[in-house]
Amino acid sequence: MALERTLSIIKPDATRRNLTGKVNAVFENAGLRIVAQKRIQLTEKQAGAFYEVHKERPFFGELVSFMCSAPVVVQVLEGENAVAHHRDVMGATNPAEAAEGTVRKLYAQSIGENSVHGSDSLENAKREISFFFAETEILP
Ligand code: RTP
Ligand code: MG
Repeated sequence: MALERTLSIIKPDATRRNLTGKVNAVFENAGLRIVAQKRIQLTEKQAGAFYEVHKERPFFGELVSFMCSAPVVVQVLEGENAVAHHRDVMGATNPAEAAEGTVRKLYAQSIGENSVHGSDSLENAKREISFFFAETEILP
C-alpha cells in the first residue's frame, strides 16, 4: 500500500449543524491525518468548476446551489491507500445505503445533502487538491 493524499470537503449540511469536529473524529479514528484544512465560502463559479464532471447530470444545479448555501471545510487527508480508504469511511452516496459507522450513515440527511465529498481516484485527488491548496499549505 502507498501513502496517498485525497481531497475531502465537509459540506454545508454538516457545517450548518456544527458537525465539523464529529466528522473529523471519524476520519482520524480511521487513521486518516488532516494535513491541510480551511473553512471557505464557495462561489457558484467555483462550485460549478469543481463539479464540472457532473454538469450534464440532472442534479447539477441543485448541487451547485447547495454547495454555496453555507461555508464548507476543505481538507487534505493523508494515509495509506487514502483515496479508497476515505471513500469507505464516507459510505455510500445515498445515506440509506451507507454502512454502519460511516460518516454518511451517521450524519447525512439525503442523497444530495450527504455531509462529505471525497476524491474518487488518485488522479482526481491531485487535481482537486490543487484546486484548493498550494503545496506550501499542506503540512504532513
Ligand atoms: P462526492 O463526489 O460528493 O464525494 O459524492 P459521490 O462520489 O458519492 O457521488 P457523485 O455521484 O460524484 O455525486 C456528487 C454529489 O452530487 C449529489 N448528488 N445528488 N439528487 C441526486 O440524485 C444526487 N446524486 C448525487 C451528492 O451531493 C453527491 O455527493
Ligand atoms: Mg463523486
